[in-house]
Amino acid sequence: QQGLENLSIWNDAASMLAKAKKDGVETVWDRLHEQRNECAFCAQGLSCSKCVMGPCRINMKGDKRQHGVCGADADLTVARNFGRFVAAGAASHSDHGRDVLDTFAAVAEGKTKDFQIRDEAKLRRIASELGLASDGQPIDAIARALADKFYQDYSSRSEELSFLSRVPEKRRTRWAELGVTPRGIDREVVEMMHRTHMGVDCDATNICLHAVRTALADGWGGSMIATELSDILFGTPRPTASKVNLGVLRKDMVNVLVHGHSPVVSETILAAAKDQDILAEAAKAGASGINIAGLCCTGNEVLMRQGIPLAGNHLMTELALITGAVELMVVDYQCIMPSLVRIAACYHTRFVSTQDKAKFPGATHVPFTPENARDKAREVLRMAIEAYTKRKPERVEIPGQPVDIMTGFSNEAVLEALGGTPQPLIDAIKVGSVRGVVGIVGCNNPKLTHDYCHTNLAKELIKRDILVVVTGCATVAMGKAGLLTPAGAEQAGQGLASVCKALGIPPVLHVGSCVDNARILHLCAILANALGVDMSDLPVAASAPEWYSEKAAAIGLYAVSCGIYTHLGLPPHITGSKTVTNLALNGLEDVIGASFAVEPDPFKAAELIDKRISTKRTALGLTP
Ligand code: NFS
Repeated sequence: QQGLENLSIWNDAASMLAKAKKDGVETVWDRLHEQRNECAFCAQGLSCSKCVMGPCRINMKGDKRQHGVCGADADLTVARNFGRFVAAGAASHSDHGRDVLDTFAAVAEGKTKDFQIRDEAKLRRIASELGLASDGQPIDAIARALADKFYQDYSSRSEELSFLSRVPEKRRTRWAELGVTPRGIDREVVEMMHRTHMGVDCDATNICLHAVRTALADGWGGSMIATELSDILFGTPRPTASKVNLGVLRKDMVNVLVHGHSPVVSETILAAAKDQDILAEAAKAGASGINIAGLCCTGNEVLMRQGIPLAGNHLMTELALITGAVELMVVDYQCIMPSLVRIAACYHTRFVSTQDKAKFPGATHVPFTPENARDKAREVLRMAIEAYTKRKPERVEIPGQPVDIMTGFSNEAVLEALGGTPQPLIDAIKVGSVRGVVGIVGCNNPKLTHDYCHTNLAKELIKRDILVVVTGCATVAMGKAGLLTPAGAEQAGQGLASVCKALGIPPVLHVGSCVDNARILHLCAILANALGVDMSDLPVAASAPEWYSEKAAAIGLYAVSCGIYTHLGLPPHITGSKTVTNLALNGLEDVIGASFAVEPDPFKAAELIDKRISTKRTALGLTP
């Protein structure tokens, strides 16, 4: 095992890394260490195994092997790989969205009693926003019509996605001119798979443009549908207090961790954990209750809507099990390291999978459907209670004290706090007390010191009176750093601090999970429409400082495609192509109004973002 220094900035992580060593448990950092030195061809996107004439490696420098067997050069090879990378990310968010839609449709058709429409007003509002008759109609008729409309968005039947009606006119015109208006969600993903088959699209730039279209189908399609329908089914988030870090696990309770993405499973577990008979069984087993805590994005979902504490982010998932205090981890899909099953087996921890599309060898599979979810959730909780009786107290170590956080800043909640219109925020931006807004989003990556870039970038930005909104795994970092409470405003610049104080809000607002980046897109569209400008004119930026996943690449690309300058802590595997790299770092600026910047150092990244915001402010006639 390698040295434990510099792996994470947190004490709870450090104690669990030490315990992992003591318990002989391997973690993601050990495996990364074993996988070094990575293949230089793959790292640059220059290897291809998409057909059986290969696999090929493109050697740009040598005089041999400059082309794959099919004749593809470096540009084409990189573009094909990147196109598929983005398509996989868009598919993941969107298929999660489809599962929420299936649940919503089951409710609308009266096929399940396990879920309800909790925010009827939002359902009516969205239905009428999308041109469906809503007044006077019974609620399930409206729900059925909305479900139909969204299913159509997944198909090849429409010329453009429903939610494009939210996008400022100038932006839509730009997309139409470039031929990147997203049509159907599934269609764009399938077309990307087609285009990147051997002998279809051989123009690297053309593939990149379709990657833009595919990413937009995620942001304004799959992700936005996931967010809006989850609100309708489980309630639109309102500001709530909660707690974060491994200290949220309880010595005296049955600890159940929900991990994965869709709120369908985690919300049901939560609901079943309130059943009196289940609680009585827990008491009989000697526990003082059932403690549900979240990990990763499904953790963000139940945190936003129900104030359920977050145990940790991506790199904390293995460490959470190493506490020896977790009775059961229940998962749906995405970002669930397969290693978790092996680690669970080192302790008394049960590992439960719930989706037929995401099975984990060694796990107990309890298939959830919209129709049976509640019964299955009860079954899972009973397994957890049983496991509690087998917990070995001598192997339990719960590190540290939980940190207080505030969550629940949906756009609805933000606008309500501002008195119903975005005008007070626009005024604050105009006078410069809030110089701009930056979304810090995304994962952890073991190649970077855990949460170092997240926390330092956020601190640097708020110091400069830049309001930060956060989603996904970055949330945990902000919470642990004390930035998700109103008191965090003490670390902000004078302007931002005064705004936070007046409104009683933190300098970093938690706006949800990764699909909830759609909320940020929507907010930018609301601001741009109110100002009568394009989204690319706003003093805003995005950052995924420690990203790792295909989904994060899709998010970064849709942000840029909406005209939002996007910082990445490390590059995707595209550096083998000058054409694709230049397009990402510069070329997109001219065609789409924004580009990527790659910078691992959070202090330098803050400078870059600050400069961008100043430029945008000046162009709007404001003080930089
Ligand atoms: Ni986003 Fe969520 Fe976390 Fe990254 Fe994974 S949980 S969808 S991909 S690792 S932020």
